[in-house]
Amino acid sequence: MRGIWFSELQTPDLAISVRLNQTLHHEKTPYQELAVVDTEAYGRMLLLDNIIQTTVKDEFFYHEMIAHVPLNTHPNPRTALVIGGGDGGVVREIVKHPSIEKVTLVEIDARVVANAREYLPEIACGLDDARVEIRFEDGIEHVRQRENTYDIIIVDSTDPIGPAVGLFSAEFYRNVYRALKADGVFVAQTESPIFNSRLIRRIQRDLKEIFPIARLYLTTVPTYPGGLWAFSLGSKKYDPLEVDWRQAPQVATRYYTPAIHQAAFSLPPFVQEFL
Ligand code: AG3
Repeated sequence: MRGIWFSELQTPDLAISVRLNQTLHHEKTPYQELAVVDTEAYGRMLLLDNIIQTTVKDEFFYHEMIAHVPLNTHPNPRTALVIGGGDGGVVREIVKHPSIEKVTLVEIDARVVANAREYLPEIACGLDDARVEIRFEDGIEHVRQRENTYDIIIVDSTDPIGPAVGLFSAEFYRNVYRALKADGVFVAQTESPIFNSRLIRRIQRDLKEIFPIARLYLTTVPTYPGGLWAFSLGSKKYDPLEVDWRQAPQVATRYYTPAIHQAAFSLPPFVQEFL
C-alpha cells in the first residue's frame, strides 16, 4: 500500500483504513485528541481519539436520518436541543425546517466547533443560522436542569466510552423525558446493530419503560463499524410510522425521503431477534 494510511480500530478485530492526502490539523483539547485529515476516498474527516466522527462524503446519511426522522414525526417542531454534534451537521439539517424557532447546541468541547468551522465549512454552515444558540457545557447536566422545554432532543454523541457513557444511561433518558414538552420526540445515535446488539437491546428496553412509544430505525453509514447504523427514538405522543406526509415540510436532502423514513423502521430479522 503506497502513501500514509489512517486506520481506526473499529473493534479489537476490525479496522477501517483510508489513505491520507494530508493531515490538516491535530491538537489535544481539554477533552480529547482531535484531528482533521483529508482523504482520497471520503474527503475531509473529523477524528476524535482516532475514531471517525464524520466525513464530507458520507456525513449526509447520518445527519439527515438523525434529524429529519424526529422533526417530521413532530407535526410542528419549534424548539430543538442537540447534545454533542459540535461539527454542526445535525444543526444544518434542523434549520432546514421552517417551523424551527430555536436550536440549542450543547457541545462539551469548544474546539470541535472551532475546527469544524475552519476545516469542515460545508458541515458546520448551519451553526451560523440566527436561530442557533451554542453552549459549551455538559449535555447531561443541561438536560438534568430542564423541564418541559424542548419539542425535539437529539443526541449526536461519540461512542459509549469515556465522557459519553452517561448519554446512554436510563437515568439520562428519564431526564430527557422531563426536558421534553408533553408531545416531544427524542432520538439518539445508538451504534452498530452488528457489533453493539446488546447495547441497542438494553437501550430499547429502557426507552420502552420511559416513553409510550419507543422504536429503532436504521441507516447505512459507510465509514462506521459494520456500515449499518442504529438510531433509538422515544416519543411522548407521535408515532414516527404515522406521519401525515401531506403536512410535512419540503426540505432538500440527499438521502432522506418519506419512503426511506418509513422503510428505516422495517427491521431485518437478525435485528428483531436480538431486541
Ligand atoms: N457521532 C459519532 C458516531 C459514532 C461513530 N463511531 C465510530 N466511527 N466508531 C457522529 C458525529 C457526527 N456529527
